Amino acid sequence: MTEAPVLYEADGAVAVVTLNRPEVLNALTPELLGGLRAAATRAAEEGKRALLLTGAGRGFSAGQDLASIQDGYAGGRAPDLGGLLRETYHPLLAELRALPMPLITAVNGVAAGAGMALALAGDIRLAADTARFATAFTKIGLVPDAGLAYVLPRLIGAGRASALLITGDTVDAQTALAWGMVDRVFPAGSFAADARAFAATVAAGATRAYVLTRELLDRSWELPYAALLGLEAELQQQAGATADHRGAIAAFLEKRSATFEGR
Ligand code: T3D
Repeated sequence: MTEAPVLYEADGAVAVVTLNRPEVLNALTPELLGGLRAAATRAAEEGKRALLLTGAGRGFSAGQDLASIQDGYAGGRAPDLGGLLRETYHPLLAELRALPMPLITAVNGVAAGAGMALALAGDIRLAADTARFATAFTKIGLVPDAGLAYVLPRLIGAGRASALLITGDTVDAQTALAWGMVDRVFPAGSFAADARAFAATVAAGATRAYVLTRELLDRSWELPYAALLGLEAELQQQAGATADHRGAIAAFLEKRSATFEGR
């Protein structure tokens, strides 16, 4: 029996989602992308409070499965790459960005092309010290996609992003950390356990505030300052109405630790 291309495991309040085509470094097919979307939907339906996304084997993801699209080139035709993006990648990325819980990516090995884009789509990005990041697109004559041209300059700055996206150079985990591409690096030997422990801590936090914070940050790139102040007032109103906020204020005043329930 063929193994599912995406594995889903409930680990307490954390949904652990694993890209599972290790023989091809978890290269992305429409089936895998659909499985990932289904896993994201399931995590939301089950009320999980963090989604931890990682890869099976020695890679996180080598990006688009290049073998699976080769038919599109038959007879010298131009493949419908725009259609592939619109039909498979874009709905998935939109769903991940709107998750009602933080998305934590745990980059266990190489992340290339759209796999790198997926790795950097997390609200928080973790990497094993053996991970590496390759934009890869220009190496095969393509432009960056899967949102990488949006997220990369915002993480590492326009100059570095431009150089990296044009040269297709590979970045190691230490450089990725120093540039702000990832937030934490853990030793490869304990990476899976460290990533789960980190995700469990996030999942025990103020989930609604985390999601509203993501919305505020995302919108901040497009809004003038005065409009951003208006949005922060609106979202703070929502955060202030959560049980977690009320509970945290009571805990502070009673000099005890707060317990968050994600509502
Ligand atoms: O609509 C659209 O726009 C399409 C979307 C495009 C988005 C993209 O992601 S474009 C970029 C696609 N990805 C790449 O170009 C990366 C290709 N892979 C590599 O350059 C290298 O494999 C890596 C740098 C990622 C890792 O190198 P290494 O030496 O650690 O591993 P390897 O030996 O090259 O790969 C191991 C196996 O995985 C190998 O298979 P084999 O020989 O053992 O049978 C290799 O062919 C396979 N593999 C790696 N990447 C892909 C792949 N198979 C299919 N598609 C891949 N992308």
